[in-house]
Amino acid sequence: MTGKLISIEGIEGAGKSTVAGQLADRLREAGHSVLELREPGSTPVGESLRTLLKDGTIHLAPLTEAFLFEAARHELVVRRIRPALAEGQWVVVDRFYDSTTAYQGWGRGLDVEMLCRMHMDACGETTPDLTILLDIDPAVGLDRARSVTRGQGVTARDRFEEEGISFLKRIREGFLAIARAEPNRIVVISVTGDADEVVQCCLRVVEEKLGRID
Ligand code: T5A
Repeated sequence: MTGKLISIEGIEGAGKSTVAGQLADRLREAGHSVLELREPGSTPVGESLRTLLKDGTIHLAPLTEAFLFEAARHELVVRRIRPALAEGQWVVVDRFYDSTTAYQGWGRGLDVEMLCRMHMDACGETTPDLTILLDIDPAVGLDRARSVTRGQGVTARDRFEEEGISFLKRIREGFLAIARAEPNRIVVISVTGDADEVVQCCLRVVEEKLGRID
């Protein structure tokens, strides 16, 4: 019995958390046991590293940043993802290793082949059955992400939101290049409609790629 692993990717404010939550709900309604996870996070080590990684007041060299994301990911894979898949659960993860390729590779300028080797070390053969890339205009995404941060009353400096628009444009290009290189695994959904429309579109993609969900 093996489950399915679905990762949701995209830049800030693309709607990943919204889609991940609603997709998980629909899969549960269809009778599946579903585990929702986020990266970095969803383990004690991962959540501690998330706090450190998002804190814009602490300087991190790009390679340090990449190692910390991979460390959080390895914990997630061995402690949560593999056991869940072995029990036949569906796992929906909000970001996975493509985020490191896009942010630390295309965004920070680290060597992409080196990062791919790091993903292999962190994840081994645990790779997504399907990756949905939510593609959005960086200006729209950043605006949405910042309004959420403001709405939550967060005043702390966010390492990645502070980088601004040209950083996000490079990352978007990176995600699209990764998707072009792996068309069987990654499906790009252009985020133009409201959240419900995007979720419907994601459900159609899941059924096309992984079979009917009910
Ligand atoms: N990172 C992460 C790396 O650099 N390398 C890595 O390897 C990894 C894993 C993580 C940060 O770490 C970086 C990337 C990130 O900067 P995070 O808090 O997890 O930090 O950041 P995000 O994933 O970017 O979280 P966001 O909340 O900003 O973006 P989401 O999840 O894409 O957006 P969501 O769903 O929260 O929606 C944002 C707002 O838009 C609305 C929602 O209601 C919400 O208000 N919305 C829509 N509005 C209109 N139309 C739609 N279709 C909408 N969909 C959502």
